[in-house]
Amino acid sequence: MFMSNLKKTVQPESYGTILFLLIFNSMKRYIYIIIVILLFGCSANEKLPGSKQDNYVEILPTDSENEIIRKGASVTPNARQMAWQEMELTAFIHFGINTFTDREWGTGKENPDIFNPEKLDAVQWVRTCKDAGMKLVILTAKHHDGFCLWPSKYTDHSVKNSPWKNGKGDVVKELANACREHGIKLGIYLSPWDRNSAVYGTDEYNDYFINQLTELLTNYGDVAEVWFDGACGEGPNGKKQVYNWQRYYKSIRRLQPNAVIAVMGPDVRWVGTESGYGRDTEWSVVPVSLQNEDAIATLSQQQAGTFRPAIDAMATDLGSREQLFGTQRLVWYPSEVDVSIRPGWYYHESQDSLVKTPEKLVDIYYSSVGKNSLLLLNIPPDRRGLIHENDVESLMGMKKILDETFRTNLAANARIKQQKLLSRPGIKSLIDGDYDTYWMAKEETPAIEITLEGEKTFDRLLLQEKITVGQRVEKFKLEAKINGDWTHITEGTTIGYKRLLRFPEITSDQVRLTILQARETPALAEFGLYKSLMVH
Ligand code: FUL
Repeated sequence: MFMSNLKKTVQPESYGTILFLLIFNSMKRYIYIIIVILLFGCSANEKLPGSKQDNYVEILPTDSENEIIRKGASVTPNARQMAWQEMELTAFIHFGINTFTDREWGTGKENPDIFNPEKLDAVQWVRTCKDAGMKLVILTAKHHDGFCLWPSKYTDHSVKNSPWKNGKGDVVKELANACREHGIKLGIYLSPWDRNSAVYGTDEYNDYFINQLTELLTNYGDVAEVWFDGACGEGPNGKKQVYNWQRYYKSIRRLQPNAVIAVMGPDVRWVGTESGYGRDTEWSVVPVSLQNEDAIATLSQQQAGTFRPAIDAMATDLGSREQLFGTQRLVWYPSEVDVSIRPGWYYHESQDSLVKTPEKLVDIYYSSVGKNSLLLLNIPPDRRGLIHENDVESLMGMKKILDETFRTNLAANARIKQQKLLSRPGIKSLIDGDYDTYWMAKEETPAIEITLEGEKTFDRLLLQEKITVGQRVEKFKLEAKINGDWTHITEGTTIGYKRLLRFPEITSDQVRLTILQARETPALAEFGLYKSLMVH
């Protein structure tokens, strides 16, 4: 009856259209399903244009515990924090009047006459850092002694009164130029504690500090990180300073909107130790109270003469579910691990034989970058104004081990699928070597099976969450099929931007990653298996 009606109203040349409509009608359900699958596949793989700006979420007194966890899982880094996190490995340069007095903390009473790094070569610093895989260099433009490595208009305690280049030199400028030429970023350490300034301890000092910040953030091009510690000792008149942090932050945002403000600042959190070893469980989403300036200051060194080469004030749990309850705001506040390649932050000839070995630096890399932190490794130039040969050698040794270890992802050409399902669109993103593409799981605790291209021997696991979706994984494990049985290989808690795990080498052709606990469905960007150059 349907056909006969059609015959009356439709011309013979439209039979093709009719046939199409008939087929379409009967297959409609399947066609819709295919379209949905295609759309899902695309969105799981899409390149994110950039992260959203809000890097916090408010918690209401009426929020249930589940709601708080859900909110925590949605907090993401802002664009400047994301760019910072992706650098992974950065350099600290402690250099200044202390280099010439053989001290760690100056008194502020030094004579600028002693500053004369005759062979200073900022290009050598930058090349060394770049060759070591570092993406940014932070210079101590002014340490607690108040001596400025640039010819500040606001003090006489600077390079302009030193014999170096007859007082015409500017270390900040030389470093900024070298960074620009060699394509690495510049960061500034400016000590708020100033043991030289006559106005320290009065309101006028806050103006002085803003003036110095303004010089540094306007005259030297782009600055990617401003690093403040919270040290607040006495100045030359015996007074302590009340720092106007909010005013400092406002100036930085105005002058260098892309710069992160680290440690005593709202963008980057100090991990809490100067040993180089971060937390096993490292959450980038934490309660807002951790940004409290007084709390940070109590962890900082306060008094002259009490220098401790390796402070350790690391609380073990900052972001577990329990920590998130009872706060008003959850913030993205990721951790930075700062450590020196030598026992001291400044160069001392007596420490030439104490430079950390390549193996030790690699161990630190796994314990910082491999634990969802960024590594800020200090390399102090010597009195010549050069990074010492021993330090260069160690850095290159570290780079060689890391390069050779992470050159080939042994899972790169694997078959990968979610257990019990034939395929999941986007899951291949896990092994495509591109952090921007990711796989959005459909359930909180998926298990993923990876069938390798034949038997492989490996001893390193790399995992990355797509943090522009949120940090969500709370617990995971890796198993491998050995003699037909799934065998436990390793396990961990948080992943975050990057997680690296070491284990004794195993040989297998099939592995299984299981997310055992998560806050909402996880978004995974990368999965890698590697064979290390050296076993640790
Ligand atoms: C600390 C300072 O007191 C040390 O001298 C060093 O600069 C370290 C990175 O920060 O607070």
